[in-house]
Amino acid sequence: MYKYKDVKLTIIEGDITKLKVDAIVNAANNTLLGGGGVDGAIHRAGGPVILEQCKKIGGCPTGEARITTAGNMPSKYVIHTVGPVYKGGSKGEDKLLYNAYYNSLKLAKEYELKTIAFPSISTGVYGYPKDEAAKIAVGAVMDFIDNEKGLEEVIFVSFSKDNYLLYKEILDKATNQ
Ligand code: AR6
Repeated sequence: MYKYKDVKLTIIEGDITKLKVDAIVNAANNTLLGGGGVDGAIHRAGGPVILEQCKKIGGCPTGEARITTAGNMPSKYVIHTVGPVYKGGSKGEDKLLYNAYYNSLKLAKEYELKTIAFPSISTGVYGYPKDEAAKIAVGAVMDFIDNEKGLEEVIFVSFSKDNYLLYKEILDKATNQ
C-alpha cells in the first residue's frame, strides 16, 4: 500500500467486479452498451440494471465519464469512462486517457465517493501500451489529489502479474519507496 498526501494508493491483481468500494470504473466504449473485456465482466456481474441505466444515458464521448448503480456487484456505483483507441500515440491519445481518469475522479467527487477502483483503461482491446498507460493513470490520480479533497483510496486493479508489477515500479518511484 502506498500513500500520496492523505490518500491511500493500492495495487492489486484480480477481478475488479469483486471489489467492495464506492465505485468501480468501467473501460467502456462510446455507446455504453457493453462489450468484451472488463466492460463485459462488469455487465455480467452487475446484471441488466446497468444496461438499462446506460441506455437512458445514451452514450459517452471519449475522455468523459458517466455513472450508474452497480446492480448485483458489491460496489455502490459504476463509473463508465471511455479511453482512446491507441493509434500510434500522435492522435492526442495521452490527453484523452488522462481525461478518462481525471473525469472519473471528478464524477466520484460530485457523488461524494471516497473509494474508487480503476482497471487499466485502454490497455486491452484499445491497444494502449501498458507502461505508458500506467504512468498516465498514476499521474492523473496524483494531479487530482493535488487539486481536490475528499478522496480516501484509489485502487489500481491489474488483470495480470506483469501489469501489477508495472504499477509497482511506477508507484515505488513516485512515492519514493
Ligand atoms: N477486472 C479487471 N481488469 C480486467 C478485467 C476484470 N474483470 N477484465 C479485463 N481486464 P479492455 P479497453 C483488463 O479490453 O482496452 C470493450 O469491448 C484487461 O486485461 O477491457 O479500454 C469495451 O466495450 C486490460 O488490461 O478495455 C470497449 O469496446 C484492461 O482491463 C473496449 O473493450 C482493459 O481492457 C475498451 O477497450
